[in-house]
Amino acid sequence: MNLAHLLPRLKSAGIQSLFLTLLLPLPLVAQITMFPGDCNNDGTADQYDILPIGIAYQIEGSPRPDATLEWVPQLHPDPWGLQLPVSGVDLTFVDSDGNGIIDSFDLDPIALNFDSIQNQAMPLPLPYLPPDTCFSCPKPKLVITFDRDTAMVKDTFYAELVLVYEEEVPPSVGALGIAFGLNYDPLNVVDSLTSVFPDTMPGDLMFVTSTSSLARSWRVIPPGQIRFGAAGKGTNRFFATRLLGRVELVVEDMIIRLPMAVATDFWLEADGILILNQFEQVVCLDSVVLDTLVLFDPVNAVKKQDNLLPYISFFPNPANDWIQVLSPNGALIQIEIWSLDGQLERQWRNVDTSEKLLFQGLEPGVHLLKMYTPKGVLVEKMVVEQ
Ligand SMILES: [Ca+2]
Ligand SMILES: [Ca+2]
Repeated sequence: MNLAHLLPRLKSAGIQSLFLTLLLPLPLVAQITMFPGDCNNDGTADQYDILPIGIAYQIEGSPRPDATLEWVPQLHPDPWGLQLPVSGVDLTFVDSDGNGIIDSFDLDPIALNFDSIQNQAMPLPLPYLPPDTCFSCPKPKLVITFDRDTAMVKDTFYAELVLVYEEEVPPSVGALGIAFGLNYDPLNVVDSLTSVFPDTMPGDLMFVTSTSSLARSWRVIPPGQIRFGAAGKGTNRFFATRLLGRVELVVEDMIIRLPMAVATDFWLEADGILILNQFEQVVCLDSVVLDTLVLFDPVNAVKKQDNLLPYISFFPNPANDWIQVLSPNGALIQIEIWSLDGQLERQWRNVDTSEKLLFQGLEPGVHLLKMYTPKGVLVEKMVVEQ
């Protein structure tokens, strides 16, 4: 798409004034030195660099002579003279592979050079914080949910990343794309096995993702981190609730890593969330809704907490269709029975130690008994016989 094609698109969007800067040549910039993958010229190649590609999708300009994808300063003697509408970044930076058109192929240098840094571009790199907010744009929520409530050692579980609009909004006030980071405690999962699966099925979005073992070259992303970017191709693609992708995680051997713990909460924390619309305006986020999941180590769970918790026991074990819990401190706050695949099967509150807990109908085999005391939570294996 050349400039003549872009103009009707901007006019149809009804916001022309914003784009005057986009259409103005930059006579003062004689040449540009850029690093392929740093599309917003903020000094780093990362998930935020997908957003300018989405905004300027299919705009054309002069190719970069002798372009390579290497993270080295690359001179463009004939800058495009077109700017992103709010940040003013020249589109010469956005054509990161240098072939003269902005499209999905410009994502490759981001992946190749992910997390690389530079301070030699000309004009000099600046923080990428477009100083224009769309206050009339409805605010979506970023919702992170797990596909189960609990996971055991070696288990695989998934987190779903969803951008939620409470109700569908007109595309003109939606969002073009979103970029953010996710952090988690790498002690609890096998960090090298963490994978991100963007929701590529509709095919109307581009993605940039990374984990600590993928999409890296000479710089290694720290453990416990995921980076995620998604953008439409020139137009807002977020105006109704839609899935961004799934994160696959595998539970680490917690016997080694957390010798005193038998159960621990796990969650993904989102940070650095930037949502832009097709006019490069910031779309505010309503909130991040976080789910948690309990990681169990069912092996050797018994006795490990003797010095943390008062001695609690239960009988009989194996059990048939009832158990009784003995606690020197009296009543327990709550008792739960879980299956090994993470399903909550039974639940009692304010359990007295003289109380018989009846649970007819449980599958024969190993289950987990989770006991909540005023001093902490204890998990033990319980065998159910027929
Ligand atoms: Ca960048
Ligand atoms: Ca290109």
